[in-house]
Amino acid sequence: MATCYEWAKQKYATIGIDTEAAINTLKNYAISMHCWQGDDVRGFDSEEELSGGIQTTGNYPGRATRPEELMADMDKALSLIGGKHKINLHACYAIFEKGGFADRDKLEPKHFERWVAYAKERGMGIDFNPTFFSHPMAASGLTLSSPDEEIRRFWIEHGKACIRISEYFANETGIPCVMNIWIPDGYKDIPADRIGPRARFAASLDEILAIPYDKSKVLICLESKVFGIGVESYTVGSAEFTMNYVAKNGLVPLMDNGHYHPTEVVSDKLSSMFLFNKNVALHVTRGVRWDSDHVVRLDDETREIAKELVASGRMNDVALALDYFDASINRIAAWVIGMRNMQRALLGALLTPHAAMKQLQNEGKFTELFVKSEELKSYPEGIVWEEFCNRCGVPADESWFAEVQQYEKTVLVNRK
Ligand code: RNT
Ligand code: ZN
Repeated sequence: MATCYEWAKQKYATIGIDTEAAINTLKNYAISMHCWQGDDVRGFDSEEELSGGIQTTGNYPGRATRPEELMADMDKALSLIGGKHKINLHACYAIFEKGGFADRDKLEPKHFERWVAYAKERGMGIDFNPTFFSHPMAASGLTLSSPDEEIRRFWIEHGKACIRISEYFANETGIPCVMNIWIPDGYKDIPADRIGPRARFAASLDEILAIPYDKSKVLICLESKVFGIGVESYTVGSAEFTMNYVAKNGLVPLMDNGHYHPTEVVSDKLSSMFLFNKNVALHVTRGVRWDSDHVVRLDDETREIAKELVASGRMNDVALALDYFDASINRIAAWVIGMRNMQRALLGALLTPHAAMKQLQNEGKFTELFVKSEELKSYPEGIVWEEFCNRCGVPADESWFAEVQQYEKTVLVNRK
């Protein structure tokens, strides 16, 4: 008797899909797992509250407060996710042991040695983010766009320090580092001057990017945003600002799907970005009514984003990262749910006969296209997913959660 997988494989073959190729592609596709889901975006460099117009809500027990805890939690999560991934760090996750504390403008590669050791032991790459929030120098809500030269200079130095650290990550791991710049700068109410802050932001970026670095090793991205909490009326790094700056300066645009008006969708924006950019970076998240950074579900938009990556043939030009932070549920489960959902969305896209569907569109056969795309939803995608998980040596169904529960009982609840 044929196994379920053999049957699924044949079923997909009838529509021209090679499930083996889909499984292998997924296995080799790295997603950047954001460390900040593990500790509610707190980091290790200060006791500052999270600022910058973003917010984590919930008080689920067991938050990691020390590097060893965060690393152990990430290991637990990664052991339940198939494939080889990257880790995504923020500058505030610097680890100060040798030589004591260094402020953000003085960060050096040595403050990330333990992260490099962690990544190397696991054969993973590291992505990086300067942290322009949760810091006294960001208390005004302005960083690289600040009219206060002392503040602006401090953050310019931070940006430069982060490029040096990113290059160090790439050199050590042998895997390019994606460094994403996002600043929280903006105003709560209607500004008197809109062009000034944007001009200062551009000048600050020019200075940061003027330091020499190897562009084949460090891919610098600029993330746009529509608004933040407390900065509802004006965001310096708007979509238009970042898109134009990126195009002019050869950076990589980063789109976070929580950063647009609620009826705008990143899935529809991607093809335009692909046409005019070699690389595109993504923060996949889930906004509920606003940029709430809920855990990624296997929902229509996540699937549609995955479809754009695969159907365009540009999957390998995309730096795919997740970006959410939920403190109301088990944080390790939050990672596993989001990562597995992103993978399932990609698998669904890899199991779709894009060429045939494109042809129907071009021939104007919209009824047939409609029928096909709806019937495809009942194809045995879940069985191919199971096969993928089995081959990766991770649980193929919800049984992974028992391991998280066990870890919660033996490790997380004992944390102070
Ligand atoms: C904020 C941006 C940014 C942050 C992380 C922590 O709205 O999405 O990417 O979430 O850098
Ligand atoms: Zn983001």
